[in-house]
Amino acid sequence: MSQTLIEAESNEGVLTLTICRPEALNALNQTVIAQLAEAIENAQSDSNIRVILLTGSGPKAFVAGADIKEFADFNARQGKELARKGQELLFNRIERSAKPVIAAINGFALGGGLELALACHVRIAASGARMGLPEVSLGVIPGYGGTQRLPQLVGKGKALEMILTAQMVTADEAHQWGLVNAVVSPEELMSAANQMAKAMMKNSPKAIQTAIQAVLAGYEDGLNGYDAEISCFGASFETEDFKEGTQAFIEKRKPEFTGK
Ligand code: DAK
Repeated sequence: MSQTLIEAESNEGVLTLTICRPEALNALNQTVIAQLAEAIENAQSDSNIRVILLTGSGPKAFVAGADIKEFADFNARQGKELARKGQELLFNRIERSAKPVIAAINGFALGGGLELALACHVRIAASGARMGLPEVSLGVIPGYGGTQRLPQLVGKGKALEMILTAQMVTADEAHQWGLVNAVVSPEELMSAANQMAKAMMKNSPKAIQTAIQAVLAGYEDGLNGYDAEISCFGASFETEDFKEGTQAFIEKRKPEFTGK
């Protein structure tokens, strides 16, 4: 049986998943990827969980990349397989999670680590965090969605600058570029992430799930984001959450959403 590398803690609707490989700066090996994917999948059907926070153990790193020691002797076929498997199993699953996933970036987020944060819906960074896609310095390119998701957030020019120079940016630079949503002190990181989770939890879980779907549709090949929005918008009118949300407004009370 493999060692447990993901610590899960659930508190008032917020599930915090902590990657626990501090001795390797939480580098993503296959066990971390599989265990994280399983935890995200299980959270989807757990009605007690409304928002997921993702962070790294220790003060130094969120995730310092894919585990370099694991893929050092791969050939082209193995590299392609691993990239596809990882993207489908974990990175796309996070992005498509019906429950919002917030990355609390507590230190280095490099390579696959930054790609993991990019797959999350929101990113909050500690002031000392450093982010980068250093893959080309190792002779590879980002393989877990970084070439696609980074330009979506910061634009093609800045994304290419980060990818081609392989240099890290500071948390403040990342904030200026739109790569992270907020920068806070290391001491405040988890409370800021929890606060954002609480703000999300006031809203309809069903509408949140649908809003995520509609936003993603705009980035998906073969889908028209505006058409997807129209369908999702229309479908909202059939939900219990819509009836409760509008009724609560009329009755001047707080809504009690069921997520249906
Ligand atoms: N993988 C494995 N071990 C790592 C690691 C990593 N990515 N990053 C750090 N470690 C380990 C170090 O080897 C060291 O272990 P020991 O030597 O003590 O056994 C320990 O963590 C502490 O690291 P340092 O001693 O280096 O700590 P420093 O404070 O001096 O430096 C650092 C911190 C973050 C600047 C440095 O550790 C560093 O440069 N780390 C590597 C960053 C990096 O290049 N990451 C990889 C990016 S490329 C793929 C899909 C995706 C990818 C690849 C393939 N396929 C589908 C095949 C993605 C690739 C990447 O992520």
